[in-house]
Amino acid sequence: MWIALTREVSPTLGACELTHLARDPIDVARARRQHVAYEEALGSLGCEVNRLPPLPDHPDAVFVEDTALVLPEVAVVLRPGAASRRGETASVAKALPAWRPTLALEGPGSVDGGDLLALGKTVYVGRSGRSDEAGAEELRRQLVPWGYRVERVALSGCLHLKSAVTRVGPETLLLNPAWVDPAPFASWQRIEVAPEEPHAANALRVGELLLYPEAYPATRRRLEAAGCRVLPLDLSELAKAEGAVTCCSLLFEA
Ligand code: CIR
Repeated sequence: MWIALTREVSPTLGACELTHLARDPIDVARARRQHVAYEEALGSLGCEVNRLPPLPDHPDAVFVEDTALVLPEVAVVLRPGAASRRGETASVAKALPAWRPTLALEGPGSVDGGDLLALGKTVYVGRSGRSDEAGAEELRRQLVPWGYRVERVALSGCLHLKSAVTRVGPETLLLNPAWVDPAPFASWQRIEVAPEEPHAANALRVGELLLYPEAYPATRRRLEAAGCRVLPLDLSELAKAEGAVTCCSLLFEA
């Protein structure tokens, strides 16, 4: 049984943090419909969708991925890099112990969940404006006793590590080589995004299927040619807030 933790789109989404995008007015009602369709897609794939309490005064609260790392054995509540997002973690810290022993980063360092890619017993941490050395080091100290290693990965031109690379199959990654150095992932099969779709590396793998933005047809063709099964979704309003498919849930086995 898969659990997906989500949170409804806040009415204040238009005041979200932005790093690499210019502000474009967001139709919040449309964002909410797109987000409900995302939750329904997760439900249709057999996930139990659990909504965290709404946080109407936190514009970015829908992007729950940034608040925690959930591994098979343990969860870690993170400390987001943007000060405006720190109030999002308390409700996640309350929810996660139902499924995992739950640790928490104390700070002063910071780590956003969007910067974490867990592949087997290695957790890759993007070197972004949100996830600093102190945060990565605290995460490493917490995960070593659970048998994990933590490896830092250089990024350029994007918000998070998972803007640049996500897992799309048992042995396959989808990656934008302009934003992340592929070298740390040399042992993986790699599919590159179509060059005209730089934002296309973020896919959410749910069992055998990928939830994937319909905005990237050229990369989708590459995924399908490699044997991936894709369920396309319209997430255009959330994309204006620099969000994509992985950001809107914490997905894990119960
Ligand atoms: C932010 O800048 O924090 C939000 N506007 C977008 C966060 C997207 N999260 C993610 O990719 N994990």
